[in-house]
Amino acid sequence: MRTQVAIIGAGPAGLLLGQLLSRAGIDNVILERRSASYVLSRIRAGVLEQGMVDLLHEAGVGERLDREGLVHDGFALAFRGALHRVDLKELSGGKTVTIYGQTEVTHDLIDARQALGRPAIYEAEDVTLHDFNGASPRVTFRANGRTEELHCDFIAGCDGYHGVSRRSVPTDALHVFERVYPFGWLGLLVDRPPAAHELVYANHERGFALCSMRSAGRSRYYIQVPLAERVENWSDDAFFDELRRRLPAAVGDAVMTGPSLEKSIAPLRSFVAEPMRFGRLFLAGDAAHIVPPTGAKGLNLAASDVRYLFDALREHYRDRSDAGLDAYSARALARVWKAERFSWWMTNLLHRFPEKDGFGQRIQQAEFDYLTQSRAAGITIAENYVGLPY
Ligand code: RFL
Ligand code: PHB
Repeated sequence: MRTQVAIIGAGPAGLLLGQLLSRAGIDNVILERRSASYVLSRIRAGVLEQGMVDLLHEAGVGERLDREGLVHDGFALAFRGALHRVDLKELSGGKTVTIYGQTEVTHDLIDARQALGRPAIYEAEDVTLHDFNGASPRVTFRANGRTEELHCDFIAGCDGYHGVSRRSVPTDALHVFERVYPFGWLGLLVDRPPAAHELVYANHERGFALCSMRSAGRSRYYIQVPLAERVENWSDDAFFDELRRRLPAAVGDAVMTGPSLEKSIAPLRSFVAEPMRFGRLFLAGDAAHIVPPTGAKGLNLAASDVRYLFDALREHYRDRSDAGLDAYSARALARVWKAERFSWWMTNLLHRFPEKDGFGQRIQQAEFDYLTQSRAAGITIAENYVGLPY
């Protein structure tokens, strides 16, 4: 088998890159370890920056997003009972975010790829990358009981944090930066209207809580839990009780309970692997970096990486220039680190950290007071939340 770009992973990064390449006439094959239904069952992000919305349009998958996505002009910060609205639109010079689940993005991209007649190869086992330091990279894998070999010009490693691509790079060629936080998020999805029209991020003495949504009839809630917590220990009732306790009364009272459609715990981590290119292997999305979800940046960073990588590959094939490929890692990392900073900052502002003397809590309180009093502080949070320019 031969293709121009071998893409490892059919998450949002791999599927979006594949779609953009196919529409530009650049042949590509996507190899995915899991089944399509498994990929679609993962409940993850929900907030899209305008840059990602534009890119989905460019990929030809903007129609349902336009119809069903919820445009949000702001969000609220709750601090020990006080509520402060961040007017994203006013503070960012007219920018907004769109609420549309990662599951829906993935769904649309899978359908679009199917329509092009080139579905990804699912349940590909033992995906192994070869010779990406030379001119003729290869990927071997097993599918339907047969061992296959895929020859290509480039490999795009879009296989997430636990994928094989980053691990294929010699460790001495990688510089890894990491912060692990002493807590996780317990998330619950429920078919009930959201408690508020906009997202509410709450800092409470019992821990962080977030009210988010997927649609006018479906809510997504999160609470901070200790790292060792197990999802089996949380009944739906216990979750809703704890959630309400952490929200200002007006918001807590509006939470509508119901049976959970999904409930899971995600650990929080900041992680960056540098560089993002090794010869003819390019890493994109979670394969190269992880942010804690507090800034809603993970999925959006996967999209900005894909923007840079797609432009670079198109330049290579169409204009016979490798300038974009050579600049890819530095360009992507410059944006990644700013999102890492913002996500780390939001995480520090909003969570309860184990500490003895309360210094950190006083700093959080001062930060929140400053945010409510300073337009400059409001602009800083707004321009980062809606997404820095590509
Ligand atoms: P993905 O989505 O992890 O997709 C990678 C794909 O690669 C496949 N794969 C392999 N395929 C072939 N061979 C192998 N050896 C492979 N190993 C792995 C995997 O099966 C998978 O299909 O990465 P991508 O495309 O870079 O997309 C990134 C986003 O998914 C991610 O940044 C966000 O979802 C992060 N994230 C969240 N971000 C937000 O902005 N808001 C959130 O609320 C939010 N919640 C979350 C999250 C990530 C979570 N993870 C990773 C556990 C909640 C969770 C639970
Ligand atoms: C979500 O809806 O899943 C969500 C929204 C905002 C975040 C994180 C997760 O910051």
